[in-house]
Amino acid sequence: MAIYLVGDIQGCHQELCQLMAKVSFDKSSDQIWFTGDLVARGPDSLDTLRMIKSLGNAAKVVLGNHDLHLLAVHAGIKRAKPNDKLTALLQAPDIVELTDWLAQQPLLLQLPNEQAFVSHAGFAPQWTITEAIEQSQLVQQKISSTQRNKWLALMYGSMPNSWCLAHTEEEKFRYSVNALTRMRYCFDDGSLEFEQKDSPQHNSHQQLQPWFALQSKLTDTQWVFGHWASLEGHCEHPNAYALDTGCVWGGTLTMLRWQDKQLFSVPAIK
Ligand SMILES: [Mn+2]
Repeated sequence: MAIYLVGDIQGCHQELCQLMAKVSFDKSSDQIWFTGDLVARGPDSLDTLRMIKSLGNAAKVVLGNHDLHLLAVHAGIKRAKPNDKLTALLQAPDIVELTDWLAQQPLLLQLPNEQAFVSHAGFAPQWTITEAIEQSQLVQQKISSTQRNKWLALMYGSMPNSWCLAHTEEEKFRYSVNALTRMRYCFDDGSLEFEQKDSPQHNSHQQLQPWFALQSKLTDTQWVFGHWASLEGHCEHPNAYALDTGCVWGGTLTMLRWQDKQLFSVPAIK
């Protein structure tokens, strides 16, 4: 059995099919783990979700910010933006089935028998691994519960951006959603910043560092993440694997075979 991890699909269904064919993916023996942002901006979010759901136990998913936003749009909490290209998905006859399935997915997963984890954005510097696991489970419980819409409405906003300032259940929920699905850069104290999206080489904000440069627990923990397309798959940390290579922006779709760390990719169809 091989475990393949794949970066942000964002509706690039054809490239996903090509990449799975390239590695001769076999759903009876292999697994494919998705780093989140299955939908939005790309051409075919509907077929992407249907296909991943149809893989059953061969697919593992962590939720990204676009996946959570889709749930909020479907619930009527937010309006879809035209450039999200979600109309066909939102009007599909199986939209309730698809969003109910999506809402059951976790925000953090652990690879088998290893101190290795997957989340969409990464591992917040102010958290221990125990806190990351606990808080991701609390978010999942809320999003998968009958109170889903109440909590989805509460996830928007960037404050508190520091874990020590998250006191109430709501504040802890919002911080955790942001840390797990939106984080890229942090201030020196590990608090989260959400505006800067450039790669570290092009980052002119001296006070900001990538989360993986500040997360001291990464010495004995490995982390696989997506979300940060401008890294182009390079994060210069031996224990962090950046898999979003910007397929939806005309880059490539990238897959990491976990057992031997071999990378596979296909170019975006233009
Ligand atoms: Mn994202």
